[in-house]
Amino acid sequence: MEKVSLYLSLGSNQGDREWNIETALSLLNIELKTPYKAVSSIHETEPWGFDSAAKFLNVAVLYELELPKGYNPEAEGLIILETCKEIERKLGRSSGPEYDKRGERVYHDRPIDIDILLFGDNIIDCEELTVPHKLMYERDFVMKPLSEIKL
Ligand code: PH2
Ligand code: MG
Ligand code: MG
Repeated sequence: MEKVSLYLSLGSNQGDREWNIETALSLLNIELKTPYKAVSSIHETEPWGFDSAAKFLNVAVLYELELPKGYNPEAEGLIILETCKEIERKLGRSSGPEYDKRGERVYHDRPIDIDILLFGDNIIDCEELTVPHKLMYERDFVMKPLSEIKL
């Protein structure tokens, strides 16, 4: 087995935001079969990339996963992605990603969003998943919490 670090970003701007973040973290601990190793403080942030009156709470969290030596990064990444999506659905996230006529992503208020930022030093680029996260370095709401926990 080998230890692989997994950094996730969580965001909520709908409903009881603090409860959504805390419940998502509890469900991640269960589904990833290990308690998180580190979590950032909670940052209140302005919506980035869309207009909304509802501010976000954002955190970054680190898990240290035990994976078999020689594991398949893309296959494991997709399993983690599905775990995140399942928790999003449990917490009431309704729709999947939406795009405008130009193919630009359209964002909406959401009870919870869980994004994979980094997964060991794997580079994954398939239709469903890009790791490292494509936009993470442009987003303060990701980088500020992440800088609190990134070793
Ligand atoms: N997530 C987005 C788009 N915009 N803005 C903030 N402040 N926080 C987020 O988590 C966020 C966002 C897409 O997932
Ligand atoms: Mg996101
Ligand atoms: Mg997402």
